[in-house]
Formats: sequence, C-alpha cells, structure tokens
Amino acid sequence: MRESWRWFGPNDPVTLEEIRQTGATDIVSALHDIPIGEAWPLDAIQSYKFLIEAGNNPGASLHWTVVESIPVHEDIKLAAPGHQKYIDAWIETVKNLGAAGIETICYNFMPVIDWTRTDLKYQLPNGAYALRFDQDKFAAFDVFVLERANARNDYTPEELERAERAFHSMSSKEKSELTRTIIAGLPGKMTDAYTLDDFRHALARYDGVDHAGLRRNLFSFLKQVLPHAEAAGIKLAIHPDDPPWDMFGLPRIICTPDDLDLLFGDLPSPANGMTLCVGTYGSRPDNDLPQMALDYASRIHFAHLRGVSRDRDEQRSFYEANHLDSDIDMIRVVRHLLDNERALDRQIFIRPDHGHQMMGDMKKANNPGYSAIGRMKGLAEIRGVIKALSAMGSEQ
Ligand code: DNO
Repeated sequence: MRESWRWFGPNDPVTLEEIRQTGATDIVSALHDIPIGEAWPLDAIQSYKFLIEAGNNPGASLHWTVVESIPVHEDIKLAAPGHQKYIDAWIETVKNLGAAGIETICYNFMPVIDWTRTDLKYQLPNGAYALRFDQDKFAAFDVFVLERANARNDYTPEELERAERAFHSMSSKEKSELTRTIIAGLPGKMTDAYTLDDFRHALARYDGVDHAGLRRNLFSFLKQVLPHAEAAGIKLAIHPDDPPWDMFGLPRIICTPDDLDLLFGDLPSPANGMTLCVGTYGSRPDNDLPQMALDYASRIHFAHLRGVSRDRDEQRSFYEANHLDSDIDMIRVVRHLLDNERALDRQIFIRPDHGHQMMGDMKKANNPGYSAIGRMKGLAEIRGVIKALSAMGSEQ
C-alpha cells in the first residue's frame, strides 16, 4: 500500500512539513488555481511537483504521484456544442501529468454538484466534529429553499412532512449556512461555486438528460481519453457520486457495482479504473464494500478509506464515523486490498479520507474533513491494520 495524503496547495492550513511527520509518502493534489476546462501546462505541473518535493530529506520524502482531480467541464458531461475543446484540454493535461511522472488520476463525473453534506460541524459525543449528510435537511433545502420545480415529486408525503419540519426548525442563519454548505461549501469540489440562481440555471441544463444519456457522454469522453492515459502510463480512477444516489433530479451514474460493470464492460482498457471510496459507496446499505474490494481487484487504483454510520430510521442520512468503527467492515476491505496487491503484484494508493476535527484543530481554520489530527488518527489506525494483516499473511 502506498500511504498518501491530500494536500490543497500552499494555502492548505496543513503544511508539507506537517504531512512529512505523518509518515505518508505520497501527495494527492491538483492545480486548483487553473480554471475548469483549461489544460494544465507541463511547466506549471513540474513547478508544483518541485514545490512538494523540495523539502524532502532521506527518510522523510513526499512525492506527488496522485492527482485528485482534473475537473470535467459541465459541457463534456452534457456533450454540449463545442465541448470537444474541453476534452482536448483534458487529454493534454493527462499527457503532461504522465510526462511529469504522475501515476494515478482521480476524477468524477457528477453533474452540477460534487460531494455534498449538510453539516460540517456535527458534534460527536466525545466533542469532536464530523461531517454529516441529513436527508431531511437536504430535502428541506431542495423543496423549500431552492424551490426546485417538481422537487416534491421526488419525495414521499412522509419525507416532505419531515423536510418541512426540518425547514421550520432552522433559523434564517442556519438556512443560509445550509445553502452555502450544499451549493458552495466543500473543499476540492470540481464544480464552480454557485449562487442560488446560478445553481437553478446549472440544474436546468440537465432537463431531459437521463442516466443512459449521461452514461453515453461519460463513455464517449473516456473512449477518447483512455488511449492517451495508457500511452502516458497513467491509471484513471473514477470517484463515485457522493452520496451515491440521484439528487436534485440529476442522474448519478457511478453509485453501485452495476454502474461499474457497465463502465468496465464497455471500456476494458487497463487504464480505466476506479477509486474505491469506502465511505461513499458505503453510504448505501446495498453496497457490500469488502465484496467490492475483492471483485474489482484489477480496477482499484486508489482507495479512500473512511467509514460512515447511517441513521437507523433514515438510511440516506449518515455521519462520518471513526475510520475503523462504522457500518463498514474496514478490516475486511483492507484485507482484500492487500490480497489483491499480492495477487497482482502491485501497490494501491490509499489515503485516510475525511478526519474528525478534534483536539488542537478545533479552533483552527481548516478545510472541512481535511484537518490534520483527525486524518492522522485515521491513517495511524489503518496503518496498524495493514501492518497486522501483512504480518499474518493472506486470507485463505
Ligand atoms: C471529498 C472528495 C471529493 C473527490 C472528488 C473526486 O472529500 O473525495 O472531493 O475528491 O469528488 O473527483
């Protein structure tokens, strides 16, 4: 396993010096300042790599090997007139990243919104903060704040009643916080920040686009990109839609094993791979994560290791739990990843995903989910699992 750590660049409150202390060896990052749709020039990639690697010393070295993410312009997802120039730019970025020694590229194909939560400071019984997705608050936003046309049709009468209750229990400050959190709030998101009106407009562009249509656009994008990724020695690792179900009436097409089977069945290129985001896939009770770690052996190039705990009565609501104590059997996930590394004689990049905001980080500015101590706790726990399982050998 290659232990990696996501770094958002020079403005990230967690510094490279601190990351070296975690024991991680690989950096996951992106050229966040380049506008969506533009190619990343080779010299900019090389300077960024230099910046990351400049402070290395023997025994504490970081290497930029994983990109998360190259954003995919909305026009590509919509196959809108003129979108070819954005595909060309994406391909150029892939070639340049290959020339600079990047090994894996994580990306996603979520329309309009990237990963979505409703609470960035959900307090756990021990006082630390976690991220949470609350289905009732989400529905309250959709129906009563955004007032999306026909939104009501997507919810049952009981769900609407709960949403209405959630809406009325929020102060106006809480409502605007919720709005910001949903449409503009999260780090590393691959879409532009929106005002409510922009957001309505962005959603409207998808009127009439269904799952099959969006899938067609993903596949024709990949058909062009994959040969270049292969030639550049790069593995693509698609990130699932988070949370993994349709939202705002938008089709979401990377949510389940069925979606992955279509993707890999249609495009068998060895460069066509996935990010096993354990927390994202695990937000659905019907996704069996240890089984997925086993089934997609040769396709998993990157794993985001975190757990979620779903609400008992509303399975679409969850909070991000401890890495090892959640609804997901993380030990078996790691065991299968290790088995599949041995079987295929290669290494998989892993990173601790979203940590709790805790201890000295509680009063610090931080990117939600990406504070230092909580992620280091996750990494340390996972590292212990890896060491223990590796010492015991493979599963029979
Ligand atoms: C959340 C992340 C996402 C992810 C992108 C991948 O923490 O997992 O931002 O990086 O959606 O393209």
